Amino acid sequence: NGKIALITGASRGIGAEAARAFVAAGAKVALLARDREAVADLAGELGADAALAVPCDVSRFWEVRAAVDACVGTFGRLDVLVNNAGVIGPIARLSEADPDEWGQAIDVNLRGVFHGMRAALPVMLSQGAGTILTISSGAAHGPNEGWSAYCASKAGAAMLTRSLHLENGEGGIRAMGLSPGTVATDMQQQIKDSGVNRVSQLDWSEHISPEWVARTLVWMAGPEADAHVGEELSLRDEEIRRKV
Ligand code: NJP
Repeated sequence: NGKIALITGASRGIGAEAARAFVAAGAKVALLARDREAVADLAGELGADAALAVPCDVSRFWEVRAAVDACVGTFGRLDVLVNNAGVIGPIARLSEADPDEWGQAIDVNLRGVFHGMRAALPVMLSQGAGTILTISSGAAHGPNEGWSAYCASKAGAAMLTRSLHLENGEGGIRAMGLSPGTVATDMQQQIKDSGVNRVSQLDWSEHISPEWVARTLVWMAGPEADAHVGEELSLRDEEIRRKV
């Protein structure tokens, strides 16, 4: 499709699959994550013409801005930002959560999303077009016991999508959120290992595959999803699953 996409959290899980899916659809991708070896390996797999690895911690604005500059410097433009990087944060009740760990989750899941938007928007506005997709969560819409940092940060990120749509919807910027459901990635393994929800066995067959989430993101970046601009889509929604 000739698009240039920048994907945060592209070292594994949903972000890595999204990179593969965008390239399979004909896009070129900038791959951001802290694990420089993992993004370099993935860029090698996807080919130097199609992928650029950019080590980046999304909680630091100047690193995100440098990554956007590297993407535009290499590929000439930026059409799609996928705000995917995320951490589960401390799994502990409010009375016991470590304040530093709590803040770090906000720094990645909420400030990181703002950093992506803030760095990409000037480029997209000057192009007169761009799509910003932000991974949200069911946790954005209702509290889970012991997950306050994750829920609060995802609720904030969902509000950023709405703010972006309100401010820039008429400037050619397509803002959308995606709540992917329960996806078979390291993050779910981490949740299981923490013992929260009393889950002792992870049955991956009951999880949505990261490939499916990736396919949905590619679909959202294209014109078929125009009717949903400004919305947060859920892969638990049968209608959306049928369309993708
Ligand atoms: O998680 P995981 P998923 N700067 O742990 C990166 C949401 N979600 O793929 O930096 C830059 O396999 C990290 O890279 P690295 C979830 O909240 C999931 O499941 O090298 N990148 C890695 O590539 C998240 O927003 C489920 O460690 C940073 C990636 O983030 C998104 O989906 C359900 C970073 C995490 O990979 C992807 O999660 C749901 C930083 N500071 C929403 N910190 C689910 N899995 O069930 C982390 O509703 N990363």
